[in-house]
Amino acid sequence: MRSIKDRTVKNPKKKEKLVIREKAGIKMRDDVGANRKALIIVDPQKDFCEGGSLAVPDGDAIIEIANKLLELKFFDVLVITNDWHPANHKSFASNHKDKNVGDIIDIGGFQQRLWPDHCVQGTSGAELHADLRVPIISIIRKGENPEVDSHSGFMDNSQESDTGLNALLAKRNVSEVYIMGLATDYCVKLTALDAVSFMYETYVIEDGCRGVDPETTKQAIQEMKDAEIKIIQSSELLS
Ligand code: VGL
Ligand code: ZN
Repeated sequence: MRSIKDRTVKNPKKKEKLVIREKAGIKMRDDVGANRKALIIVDPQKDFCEGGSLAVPDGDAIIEIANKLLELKFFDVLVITNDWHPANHKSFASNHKDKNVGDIIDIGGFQQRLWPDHCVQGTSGAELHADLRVPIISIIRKGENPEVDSHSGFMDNSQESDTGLNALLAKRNVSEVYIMGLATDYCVKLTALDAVSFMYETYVIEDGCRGVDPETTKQAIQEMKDAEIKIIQSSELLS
Protein backbone atom coordinates (compact mmCIF):
# COMPACT_ATOMS: atom_id res chain seq x y z
CA MET A 1 0.00 0.00 0.00
CA ARG A 2 1.36 3.40 -1.01
CA SER A 3 1.98 5.54 2.07
CA ILE A 4 0.07 8.76 2.67
CA LYS A 5 3.40 10.52 3.09
CA ASP A 6 4.14 9.98 -0.61
CA ARG A 7 0.87 11.47 -1.77
CA THR A 8 0.21 15.03 -2.83
CA VAL A 9 -2.46 16.23 -0.46
CA LYS A 10 -2.78 20.01 -0.51
CA ASN A 11 -4.67 20.54 2.70
CA PRO A 12 -2.43 19.80 5.75
CA LYS A 13 -5.46 19.08 7.96
CA LYS A 14 -6.68 16.51 5.48
CA LYS A 15 -3.25 14.94 5.32
CA GLU A 16 -3.23 14.66 9.10
CA LYS A 17 -6.58 12.83 8.95
CA LEU A 18 -5.32 10.51 6.26
CA VAL A 19 -2.29 9.58 8.31
CA ILE A 20 -4.56 8.68 11.24
CA ARG A 21 -6.66 6.52 8.94
CA GLU A 22 -3.64 4.85 7.47
CA LYS A 23 -2.38 3.98 10.94
CA ALA A 24 -5.79 2.49 11.71
CA GLY A 25 -5.37 0.27 8.64
CA ILE A 26 -8.24 1.87 6.72
CA LYS A 27 -7.64 1.38 3.00
CA MET A 28 -7.78 4.27 0.59
CA ARG A 29 -9.65 4.10 -2.69
CA ASP A 30 -6.57 4.34 -4.90
CA ASP A 31 -5.09 1.26 -3.28
CA VAL A 32 -8.12 -0.72 -4.36
CA GLY A 33 -7.48 -0.39 -8.07
CA ALA A 34 -10.90 -0.90 -9.62
CA ASN A 35 -13.50 1.37 -11.00
CA ARG A 36 -16.93 0.64 -9.65
CA LYS A 37 -19.59 3.18 -8.83
CA ALA A 38 -21.70 3.53 -5.72
CA LEU A 39 -24.90 5.48 -5.15
CA ILE A 40 -25.13 6.70 -1.55
CA ILE A 41 -28.53 7.98 -0.44
CA VAL A 42 -28.11 9.94 2.76
CA ASP A 43 -30.79 9.66 5.45
CA PRO A 44 -34.01 9.34 3.40
CA GLN A 45 -35.92 8.91 6.66
CA LYS A 46 -39.39 9.97 7.77
CA ASP A 47 -38.17 12.48 10.37
CA PHE A 48 -36.40 14.49 7.65
CA CYS A 49 -39.47 14.52 5.41
CA GLU A 50 -42.86 16.20 5.55
CA GLY A 51 -44.50 15.69 8.94
CA GLY A 52 -41.21 14.55 10.52
CA SER A 53 -39.69 16.05 13.65
CA LEU A 54 -36.77 17.58 11.71
CA ALA A 55 -38.49 18.03 8.37
CA VAL A 56 -36.18 19.46 5.71
CA PRO A 57 -38.12 21.86 3.43
CA ASP A 58 -39.31 19.92 0.36
CA GLY A 59 -37.39 16.87 1.61
CA ASP A 60 -39.94 14.49 0.09
CA ALA A 61 -38.93 15.65 -3.40
CA ILE A 62 -35.76 13.58 -3.28
CA ILE A 63 -37.62 10.27 -3.03
CA GLU A 64 -38.81 10.22 -6.64
CA ILE A 65 -35.28 10.95 -7.85
CA ALA A 66 -33.85 8.26 -5.57
CA ASN A 67 -36.32 5.72 -6.96
CA LYS A 68 -35.25 6.50 -10.53
CA LEU A 69 -31.55 6.35 -9.75
CA LEU A 70 -31.93 3.09 -7.83
CA GLU A 71 -33.09 1.44 -11.05
CA LEU A 72 -30.03 2.43 -13.09
CA LYS A 73 -27.58 -0.23 -14.16
CA PHE A 74 -24.93 2.49 -13.95
CA PHE A 75 -24.40 1.86 -10.21
CA ASP A 76 -22.64 -1.28 -9.02
CA VAL A 77 -23.23 -0.71 -5.32
CA LEU A 78 -26.23 0.87 -3.55
CA VAL A 79 -25.98 2.24 -0.03
CA ILE A 80 -28.41 4.08 2.22
CA THR A 81 -27.23 5.80 5.37
CA ASN A 82 -29.52 6.10 8.36
CA ASP A 83 -29.37 8.56 11.21
CA TRP A 84 -29.91 6.20 14.13
CA HIS A 85 -29.80 7.90 17.50
CA PRO A 86 -30.38 6.62 21.02
CA ALA A 87 -32.97 8.73 22.91
CA ASN A 88 -30.25 10.25 25.10
CA HIS A 89 -28.25 11.57 22.14
CA LYS A 90 -26.34 14.77 22.85
CA SER A 91 -27.35 16.41 19.58
CA PHE A 92 -30.91 16.68 20.94
CA ALA A 93 -31.67 20.01 22.65
CA SER A 94 -34.00 18.08 24.98
CA ASN A 95 -30.99 16.34 26.53
CA HIS A 96 -29.43 19.60 27.75
CA LYS A 97 -30.61 21.88 30.53
CA ASP A 98 -31.31 25.45 29.42
CA LYS A 99 -30.60 24.80 25.75
CA ASN A 100 -32.85 25.28 22.76
CA VAL A 101 -33.08 23.86 19.28
CA GLY A 102 -30.63 25.80 17.09
CA ASP A 103 -28.16 26.57 19.90
CA ILE A 104 -24.56 25.67 19.14
CA ILE A 105 -22.45 23.85 21.72
CA ASP A 106 -19.08 22.14 21.69
CA ILE A 107 -19.34 18.34 21.54
CA GLY A 108 -16.04 16.50 21.24
CA GLY A 109 -14.37 19.53 19.65
CA PHE A 110 -17.12 19.89 17.06
CA GLN A 111 -19.42 22.93 16.95
CA GLN A 112 -22.66 21.05 17.27
CA ARG A 113 -26.02 22.54 16.43
CA LEU A 114 -28.77 21.22 18.68
CA TRP A 115 -31.76 19.58 17.04
CA PRO A 116 -35.23 18.44 18.00
CA ASP A 117 -35.33 14.74 18.88
CA HIS A 118 -35.16 12.85 15.58
CA CYS A 119 -34.45 9.42 14.11
CA VAL A 120 -34.60 7.73 17.48
CA GLN A 121 -33.73 4.05 17.08
CA GLY A 122 -36.79 1.88 16.52
CA THR A 123 -39.29 4.77 16.24
CA SER A 124 -41.36 5.39 13.12
CA GLY A 125 -39.51 8.66 12.47
CA ALA A 126 -36.31 6.68 11.94
CA GLU A 127 -37.92 4.52 9.25
CA LEU A 128 -37.20 5.01 5.58
CA HIS A 129 -39.68 7.19 3.67
CA ALA A 130 -42.60 4.95 2.78
CA ASP A 131 -42.41 5.68 -0.98
CA LEU A 132 -38.75 4.74 -1.34
CA ARG A 133 -38.46 1.56 -3.38
CA VAL A 134 -35.62 -0.14 -1.61
CA PRO A 135 -33.92 -2.97 -3.48
CA ILE A 136 -31.27 -5.18 -1.89
CA ILE A 137 -29.02 -2.59 -0.44
CA SER A 138 -26.53 -1.96 2.34
CA ILE A 139 -27.69 0.22 5.20
CA ILE A 140 -25.07 2.10 7.19
CA ARG A 141 -26.19 3.41 10.56
CA LYS A 142 -24.61 6.47 12.14
CA GLY A 143 -25.07 8.61 15.23
CA GLU A 144 -25.44 5.66 17.57
CA ASN A 145 -22.97 6.93 20.17
CA PRO A 146 -24.90 9.30 22.48
CA GLU A 147 -21.74 11.33 23.17
CA VAL A 148 -20.91 12.42 19.63
CA ASP A 149 -22.87 13.18 16.48
CA SER A 150 -22.11 11.74 13.09
CA HIS A 151 -23.21 13.86 10.18
CA SER A 152 -20.93 12.01 7.81
CA GLY A 153 -21.81 8.52 6.68
CA PHE A 154 -18.12 7.59 7.04
CA MET A 155 -16.89 8.95 10.38
CA ASP A 156 -18.31 10.57 13.48
CA ASN A 157 -17.88 14.33 13.94
CA SER A 158 -14.80 13.90 16.12
CA GLN A 159 -13.28 11.76 13.35
CA GLU A 160 -12.71 8.93 15.79
CA SER A 161 -14.97 6.09 14.91
CA ASP A 162 -15.73 4.72 11.54
CA THR A 163 -19.18 3.51 10.44
CA GLY A 164 -17.81 0.78 8.17
CA LEU A 165 -18.86 2.57 4.96
CA ASN A 166 -15.32 2.99 3.67
CA ALA A 167 -14.54 -0.69 4.23
CA LEU A 168 -17.79 -1.68 2.51
CA LEU A 169 -16.96 0.42 -0.56
CA ALA A 170 -13.32 -0.67 -0.64
CA LYS A 171 -14.32 -4.33 -0.42
CA ARG A 172 -16.57 -3.88 -3.43
CA ASN A 173 -13.83 -2.08 -5.39
CA VAL A 174 -15.70 1.21 -5.59
CA SER A 175 -13.75 4.21 -6.80
CA GLU A 176 -16.55 6.67 -7.60
CA VAL A 177 -19.33 7.71 -5.26
CA TYR A 178 -22.53 9.56 -6.18
CA ILE A 179 -24.18 11.14 -3.16
CA MET A 180 -27.71 12.49 -2.72
CA GLY A 181 -30.17 12.87 0.16
CA LEU A 182 -30.87 14.91 3.27
CA ALA A 183 -29.69 17.36 4.26
CA THR A 184 -27.39 19.16 1.80
CA ASP A 185 -25.90 21.45 4.46
CA TYR A 186 -25.26 18.75 7.09
CA CYS A 187 -25.11 15.04 6.38
CA VAL A 188 -24.74 15.24 2.60
CA LYS A 189 -21.93 17.79 2.87
CA LEU A 190 -20.00 15.94 5.56
CA THR A 191 -20.42 12.59 3.79
CA ALA A 192 -19.13 14.09 0.54
CA LEU A 193 -16.16 15.80 2.20
CA ASP A 194 -15.19 12.54 3.88
CA ALA A 195 -15.57 10.67 0.58
CA VAL A 196 -12.98 13.01 -0.93
CA SER A 197 -10.69 12.48 2.08
CA PHE A 198 -10.92 8.77 1.44
CA MET A 199 -9.85 9.47 -2.16
CA TYR A 200 -13.09 8.56 -3.89
CA GLU A 201 -13.98 10.49 -6.99
CA THR A 202 -16.98 12.24 -5.54
CA TYR A 203 -20.16 13.50 -7.19
CA VAL A 204 -23.09 15.18 -5.45
CA ILE A 205 -26.42 15.04 -7.24
CA GLU A 206 -27.68 18.51 -6.40
CA ASP A 207 -31.36 18.16 -7.31
CA GLY A 208 -31.44 14.91 -5.32
CA CYS A 209 -30.65 16.86 -2.14
CA ARG A 210 -32.52 19.39 -0.02
CA GLY A 211 -31.05 21.62 2.68
CA VAL A 212 -32.18 22.73 6.14
CA ASP A 213 -31.50 26.40 5.41
CA PRO A 214 -31.02 28.19 2.04
CA GLU A 215 -27.95 30.18 3.14
CA THR A 216 -26.01 27.23 4.63
CA THR A 217 -27.07 25.12 1.65
CA LYS A 218 -25.52 27.65 -0.74
CA GLN A 219 -22.35 27.68 1.36
CA ALA A 220 -22.30 23.88 1.46
CA ILE A 221 -22.41 23.64 -2.35
CA GLN A 222 -19.52 26.11 -2.59
CA GLU A 223 -17.52 24.26 0.07
CA MET A 224 -18.01 21.01 -1.79
CA LYS A 225 -16.95 22.59 -5.09
CA ASP A 226 -13.85 23.98 -3.38
CA ALA A 227 -13.03 20.44 -2.23
CA GLU A 228 -13.16 19.30 -5.87
CA ILE A 229 -16.46 17.52 -5.49
CA LYS A 230 -18.36 17.50 -8.76
CA ILE A 231 -21.86 18.94 -8.46
CA ILE A 232 -24.17 17.33 -11.01
CA GLN A 233 -27.92 17.00 -11.73
CA SER A 234 -29.84 13.72 -11.82
CA SER A 235 -30.79 14.37 -15.46
CA GLU A 236 -27.12 13.87 -16.41
CA LEU A 237 -27.37 10.28 -15.15
CA LEU A 238 -30.91 9.56 -16.24
CA SER A 239 -30.74 10.73 -19.85
C1 VGL B 1 -29.00 15.51 9.82
C2 VGL B 1 -29.26 17.10 11.42
C3 VGL B 1 -29.20 16.15 12.40
C4 VGL B 1 -28.90 15.19 8.37
C5 VGL B 1 -28.92 14.54 10.80
O1 VGL B 1 -29.23 14.04 7.98
O2 VGL B 1 -28.49 16.08 7.59
N1 VGL B 1 -29.15 16.79 10.14
N2 VGL B 1 -29.02 14.87 12.08
ZN1 ZN C 1 -29.11 13.38 13.62
